[in-house]
Amino acid sequence: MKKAKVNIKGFEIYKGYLDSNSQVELLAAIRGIAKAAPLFSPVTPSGKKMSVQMTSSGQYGWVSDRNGYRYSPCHPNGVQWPPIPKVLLQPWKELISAEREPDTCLINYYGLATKMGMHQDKDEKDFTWPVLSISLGDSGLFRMGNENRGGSTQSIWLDSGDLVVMGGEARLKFHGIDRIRFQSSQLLKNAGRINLTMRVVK
Ligand code: MD6
Ligand code: FE
Repeated sequence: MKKAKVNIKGFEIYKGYLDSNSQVELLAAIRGIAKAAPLFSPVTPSGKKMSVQMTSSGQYGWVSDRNGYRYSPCHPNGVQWPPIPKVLLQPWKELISAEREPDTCLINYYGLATKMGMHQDKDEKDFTWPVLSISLGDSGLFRMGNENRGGSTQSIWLDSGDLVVMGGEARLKFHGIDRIRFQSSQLLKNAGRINLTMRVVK
């Protein structure tokens, strides 16, 4: 089915892409991942604890510590990342590719007062593949900037079930989450926001 798409600075935003049943299904799959590969709080290379909690699934996962940002085949606790569940791959198949699966699905959990500073997604080897992001739970204010830090930005609230495709001219643009509208959604019992990002890494 064709869904309405908003294009802001090259970021393609699909509002309300996932209905509430699919959101519940995805959430169950995410809980399975977090059981196998628990959420952890990454530390930036300069030693600051990030406020967001993370885990991953797929062949690789994103990790960060004193040794820098990178993709790793293992969770910081040494276990392999669990495979990406089929239900999570469905939107990728529909919007990005039916032939090539993503190498990773990164899971971010935002609790009360969590945000994510403006950053570029550039730890992947091949920028011709877009990043697909899925938002679940409480709404997050997504800010989109430019290929260099600074300049004008535009923001949009990402609500539960919204998708963002960051490819083409937007692939290397700065973006971040300014704040969470805590308890704006009923999806997560204990509130908070989950953001999934799927990427081709190698
Ligand atoms: C977030 N997302 O929405 C943070 N990255 O929680 C990202 O950093 C992001 O939404 C690449 C593409 C889309 C995104
Ligand atoms: Fe990002």
